[in-house]
Formats: sequence, C-alpha cells, structure tokens
Amino acid sequence: MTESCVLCGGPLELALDLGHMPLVDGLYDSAEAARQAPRHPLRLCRCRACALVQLDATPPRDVLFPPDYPYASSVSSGLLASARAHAGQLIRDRRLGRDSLVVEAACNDGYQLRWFAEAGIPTQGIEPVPALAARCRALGVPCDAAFFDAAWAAQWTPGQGAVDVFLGKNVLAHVADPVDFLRGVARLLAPEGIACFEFPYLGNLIAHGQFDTIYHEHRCYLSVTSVQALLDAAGLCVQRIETIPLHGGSLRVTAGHRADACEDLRRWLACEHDRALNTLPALDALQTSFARLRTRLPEAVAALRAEGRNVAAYAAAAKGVVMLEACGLGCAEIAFVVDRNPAKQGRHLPGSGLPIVGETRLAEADMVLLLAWNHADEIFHEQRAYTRGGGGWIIPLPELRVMAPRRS
Ligand code: DWN
Ligand code: ZN
Repeated sequence: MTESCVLCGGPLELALDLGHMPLVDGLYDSAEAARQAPRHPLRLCRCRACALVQLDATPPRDVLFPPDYPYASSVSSGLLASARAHAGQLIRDRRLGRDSLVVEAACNDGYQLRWFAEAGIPTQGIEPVPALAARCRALGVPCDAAFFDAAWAAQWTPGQGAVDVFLGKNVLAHVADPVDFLRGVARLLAPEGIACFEFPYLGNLIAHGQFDTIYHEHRCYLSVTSVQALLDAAGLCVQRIETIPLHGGSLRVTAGHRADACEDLRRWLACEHDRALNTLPALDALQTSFARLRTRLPEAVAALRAEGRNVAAYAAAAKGVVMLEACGLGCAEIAFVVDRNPAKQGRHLPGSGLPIVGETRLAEADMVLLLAWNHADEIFHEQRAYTRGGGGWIIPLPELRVMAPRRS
C-alpha cells in the first residue's frame, strides 16, 4: 500500500482490487482515443487503525473533475424531485427566509439550490465545473467555479453572515481530504446551523454487491461509524441520520456544532458494530459478489446474443464504466449506449470506446443492459414504449435479472 489513511494517517490493508480502470466520466470524441484512455489502479482499502474504507490513491481533483466533466444531476427527474422535496422540508423545519443563507458544495447544475432561490432564500453554490456553475447562475443561484475546502471557506465572507444550512450531497465521499472539507463547513456554519451530507451507504454497497460504485471519483466509502469519526475530527456532531433510496441506497446525515443527544447515532453505531460492518471479513462479501457477477453477466449477454438478440446498454453512467470494464464487455458484445444527457451523446465511453447515442436509438435493440440500475423505476417508466414494443432488459444489480420477451 502506498498511501496512508485520509483520516488518521494509519496503514491501509487491501480489501478489493478492481485492477486498472479508466476515469469513469472521462468521455472521448473517438472510439480509438477512448480505448487508449489512461488507466489507474483502483484498490478499495481499509484503515487498520480507524477502519475507514477508502481508495489508497486517486488522481488529483482537477483531473477527476475537469472543465468538461459531463455529469448533470438535472437529467434525472427523480433526483430533481428528491432535491425539491428536501428543500421544502428544510425551509419548513428550519424556518428559512430572506435573512437565511443556504450554501452547497459541488452544487452541480443547480438541481438542489434552485428550489431555495425560487423561494427567495439567499443561496451560494460552489461548483468546480465552469459550465455547471454557469447553469446555476442562470437559475438565479450565485455560484463560484471552485472546489470547496477549508481554504475556500477561509477566503469567503458571506454578506448574510454565517450559514444556516450547508449542503454536501455526493461530495464528502469524493474528496481526498474529508476532514479539511468538514473544517471548512464548521468554519461557515452558524452556531445553530446544520449541514446535510448524502453519500452511498457502505452497508448497501456490501449487502448488494455494488462494486460498480467503486471508482476514482469516490475516495471514501462511508458508514455511520466512519462519518462520525470524520465529523468529530472537524469538531462537528451527528444530529440526525436518515436512509434515502438514491444511488443504490444512501444516507443523509445531518450535523452541526451542537452535540444534541442523538438516539439515531447510538442505534446505528450499535447496529454497525453487531454487523462488524467496517471489518475486512464484511468487505470479503464484496469480493464474492464482484467475482460472481463478472462471470454471470458476460454469460447472460453471450446467451442472449447466441439467440440472435442484439444487446445495447442504457445510461453512460460512471458506475456503468466500472461494470463494463469489470465484466469485459465492450463493442464486441454491446452495440451502443443510450443516454439522455446531451453532453454525453456523440462521445465514447473510456476503455470500451462504446458510442453514446440518444434515446431514439433504443428501439434498435432487442435487449438493453441497464447500467444506471439505481434509476430503474424512472427509466422503465420513461422507456415504457420500448418495453411494450417487445424490448427486453438485463438488470445487473442488486440481483442479476434477465427480462427477455419470448421470441415469436
Ligand atoms: O457520485 C456521483 C453520482 C452522484 O453521479 C458522481 N461521481 C457521478 C455520477 O454517477 P453516475 O453517472 O453513476 O450517476 P447516475 O445518476 O447513477 O447515472 C446517471 C446517468 O444516467 C447519466 O449519464 C444520465 C443517465 N440517465 C438517463 O440517460 N436517463 C439517467 C436517467 C434517470 C434517465 O432517465
Ligand atoms: Zn484511519
């Protein structure tokens, strides 16, 4: 192991080696260039000292999230609806108004802050991808094209004073120095303010074999035990823990300066201790499901192709690149990848070189491998015409399912 723990500096032990993977959101204008995409070691590790599950190394943040980073949250109507509901809940619960201030790190295309801005509540976004930051501003959300960290917090002097609500959705697990990130949050947060963090839950990643959630953008794989240790290192306290269905099953952890008695916390810590969640044997289960799917999925695709069915894929998702690469699926097996995001269409997936096309091409496929399985309900609804027209689906996770219509 070359690196040490991002939390305590302790020694790391290997839990799962996924080989050398390309950067999953690095899309290319040609199949040839995509097939030459640089690859980096992808090793899931565990700290022997504090048990934090993490990658042992990742490229720098400006390489992981370059100016042409393509992911846009607003492509998913489900994510938009979830963000709107959460904004409404916070506005009510925290009695937010024109004297309040809501800040979001990695605010992407404004899918979350827009709902506060629409309610007349002062907002501030921080988003490193310039095109996404521009979309925020177009929605009435002031946005700084930057990475959020303690240095950014130190140089920012909010006009409205301290921050009432700080949002960090799918970013805490991404940063290479999570304690520094949280110290920045603590600096900005009002004494009675709250911070809400969302991240895929390690317990689900293990229980459902979600190895495709492991990629270089995700530095840490968080449990309640580990997120509490990170918050504690930054002087923040867990105040509430909620399970949410996003991204294969995530947690929403609310934190603040006040160490309120948190019954949730005690219960979660006890449960994770009883499950031995943050131990190497628990992570072995991931190894097993990884090995099983990378055998069974290619077999399922080969069998369908042997029946004369052509196979495409749906969603040029980050997790989809890991799935395809881990299972050795590429242009020989998959015809193309359909994706709703215009910024991805016309480009090619790294590694396989698979072309990314628009939704009109779906009808050409007999079977579709659903790479964004975490959006299955939304995508099945949106693409119901394909299914009704006799199109079939291959859903890799949480359990491999092949829904192949009987051939006439
Ligand atoms: O942490 C991250 C999560 C939050 O989002 C980022 N590091 C990168 C990204 O991961 P992902 O690409 O696996 O996210 P999703 O939301 O699982 O996949 C989204 C992809 O699916 C996008 O390319 C858009 C596409 N999509 C679609 O084409 N039609 C999504 C939906 C819902 C649809 O109906
Ligand atoms: Zn550690």
